[in-house]
Amino acid sequence: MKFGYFDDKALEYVITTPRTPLPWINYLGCNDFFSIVSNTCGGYSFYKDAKMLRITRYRYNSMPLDSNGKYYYIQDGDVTWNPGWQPTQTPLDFYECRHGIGYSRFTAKKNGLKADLLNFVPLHDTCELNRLTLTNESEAPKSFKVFSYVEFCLWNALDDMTNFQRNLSTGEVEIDGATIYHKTEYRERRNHYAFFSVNAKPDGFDTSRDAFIGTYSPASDPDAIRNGGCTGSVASGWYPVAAHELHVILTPGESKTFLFVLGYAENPKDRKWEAPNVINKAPARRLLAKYQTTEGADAAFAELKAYWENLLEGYHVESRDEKVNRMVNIWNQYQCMVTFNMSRSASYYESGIGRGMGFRDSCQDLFGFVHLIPEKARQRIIDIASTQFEDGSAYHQYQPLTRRGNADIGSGFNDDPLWLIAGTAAYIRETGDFSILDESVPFDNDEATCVPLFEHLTRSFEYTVTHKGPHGLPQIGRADWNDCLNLNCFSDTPGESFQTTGPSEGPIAESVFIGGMFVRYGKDYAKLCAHRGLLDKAKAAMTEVQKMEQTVLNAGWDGEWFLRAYDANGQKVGSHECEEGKIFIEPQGFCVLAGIGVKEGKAEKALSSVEKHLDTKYGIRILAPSYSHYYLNLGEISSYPPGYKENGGIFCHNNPWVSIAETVLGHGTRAFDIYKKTCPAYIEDISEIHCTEPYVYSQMVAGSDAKYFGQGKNSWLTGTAAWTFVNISQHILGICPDYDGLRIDPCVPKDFGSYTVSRRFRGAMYRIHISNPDHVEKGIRKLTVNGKEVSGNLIPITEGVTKYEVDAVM
Ligand code: BGC
Ligand code: IFM
Repeated sequence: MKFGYFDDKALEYVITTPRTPLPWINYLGCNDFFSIVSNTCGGYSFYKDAKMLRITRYRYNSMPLDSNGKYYYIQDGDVTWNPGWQPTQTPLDFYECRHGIGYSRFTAKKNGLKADLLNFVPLHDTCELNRLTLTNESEAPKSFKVFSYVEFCLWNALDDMTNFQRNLSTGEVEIDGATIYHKTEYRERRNHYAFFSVNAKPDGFDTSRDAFIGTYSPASDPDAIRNGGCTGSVASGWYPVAAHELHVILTPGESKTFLFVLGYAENPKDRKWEAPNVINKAPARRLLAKYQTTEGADAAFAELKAYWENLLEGYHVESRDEKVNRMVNIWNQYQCMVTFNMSRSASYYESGIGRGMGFRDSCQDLFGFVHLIPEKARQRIIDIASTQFEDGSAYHQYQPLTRRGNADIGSGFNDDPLWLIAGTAAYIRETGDFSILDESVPFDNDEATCVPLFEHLTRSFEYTVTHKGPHGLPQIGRADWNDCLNLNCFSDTPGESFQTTGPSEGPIAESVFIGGMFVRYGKDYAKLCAHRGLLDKAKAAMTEVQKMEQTVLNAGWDGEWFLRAYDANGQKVGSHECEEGKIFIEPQGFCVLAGIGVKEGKAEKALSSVEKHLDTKYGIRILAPSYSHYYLNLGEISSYPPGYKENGGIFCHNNPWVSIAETVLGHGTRAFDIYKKTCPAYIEDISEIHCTEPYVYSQMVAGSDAKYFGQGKNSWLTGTAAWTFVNISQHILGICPDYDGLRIDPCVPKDFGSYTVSRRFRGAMYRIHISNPDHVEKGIRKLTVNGKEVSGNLIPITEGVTKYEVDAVM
């Protein structure tokens, strides 16, 4: 069952009922000001950091679901309704929500009145614009009222929801015509404020939630609206909000547009602190001046659209399969941008408080983002590397505002260092910019410790080399990619048994997965050494890589598949000898994509075992059989009920690893089959089962051992976005950036047909036509570049050439 449809021409998903199985959300904002908006106008805004600078308040765990947003109430006669349906939930005569690329648009009709609401964050301003157009579609004149409503968060979102003894006395606002300023914290020299304004003279306002909504009223039935209008309240402490009241009269057919602006402003750094508590309104006024007319708003919207259209031209495929086209050209790239911006901080499943930027997450997010805005990717790599420790280990997370490592979480996830090599290599393959390796980058943000970025990569590499266990495999530490595989924790106090308590690191527990990573990214490290002329270092690195490869093939092999790990007692994890959790997905996918066991036939065997033991109709499970009870020696993984999350869920993130592994072996049909099973566009028809948005990936789909098999959770912020983009764009469609140029190496189903990819690469545009007259699954036999046949599958870069017409025959 569907709850909407794709409008590919408009680059939109159109939701046709507000009653989606879960709120279906979108992200607004590309730079510093961000908003989350659901299909019923729920959501919130923040500046740079969803924890530290939260602008509006949201209630996670709310009843009804998804409460608090930016609401417009329309009071027409005795009916009050909202264009996004919530919070009044008044049944609408027509409802539509179009989530687009960086904007959302709501159209609703009730009793002959039409509301068109367009929400977006302009490219160059720190605000969200809501353009509300009301049209009288009835035969008679209409006179009605519009009320706007936002509730301010007192900045630090965690403090806001816990520290009531203080916060109920700090709230301050100021009203200046149509602009309501939220200035809590200004007094204590925080230097920032928020504002909510409309480009019309309001007929009333409120700034106290108790006055507008009412102390005991729900947001669906505000006191002020019920009792005849706003009260002119000026909040002092308690709950500051901003609400405008506007009286509108429309003749039949007439329209009127209002522009509402929710903004954020900061003072110049040299503001005098002894100045009185009167905010400097100049920055807000400058911003608002642009959005007094619809022309100003429309120009900003056109600029945003053009920006996105240009970005998405960076990779564009035209194939026979419209679902591939739609995902590759629009939604997958868009999700990659969002994961790059948000890491794992703010979604409807991440509260914006718990996690900032993840070290491993952000490194992987780069894979799907780097072709879009390489300069931003460059800066991100430097930010991430700056949180590394001198011994090569790293803070697992850092806060986006301060870019400092999060000491509460600390380090000890032993895959983290290698992801830095992976992200940097992806950046250099895309851009050819080896100079990034010479950037001077500190350890743990301590400027006194700056060394070239290349040295950081060396420390990453060496960290694995010097942290091996009894079999010669890498020590797992607190966990590897699988956060929940905590093999070094033994606390038997309930609730104290995960990564953070007990001995969380140890010399015995080992990870085969990190072994696979080391082989894969160790080769990149060796190439970078060689490029710097460090040939001995490159050779020594390759010796380590080969040694690890052998170790994985021996100590990491279980007979039919790769083992997952050894626990702190030296016992096997992910082996046929285990009672539960006999086989895990991660080492099968990663070892094979790293090329391990290909010539020995072990790779083929491992992937057949995946198909036999882990595959389901909704994707490949992370492990099987799921753990039926808690295991002290395994940690958090066994804390989940069977079939959920890391305990046997379909973790979408590592499905593409297996798909890529299949392409390494030339299995185009199987690779594509795996791609389709978790791909949102292919499962749109089962939205009532899948529940999460049909236009983006979710972190997890419940596995076959779960009660709700097929149900998605944790949509949007997942490494799945980047990895599926790598899989489909580089390994299936086969356009792969390499150090010396684009490599063309498709691996598709026999009947996939010919297709064309336009690809921006190092300042040039490539138009690559791939045909498959012999219906093979892998590889090309003829490559013609600008009319000249070249040998091999690499398109050589020719200085000064900005257009490449490429013809590849499979
Ligand atoms: C996992 C969760 C886990 C959390 C905290 C996440 O990465 O997906 O299952 O609860 O880490 O350890
Ligand atoms: O690898 C992690 C990731 O960092 C956060 N989400 C879950 C993954 C698997 O545990």
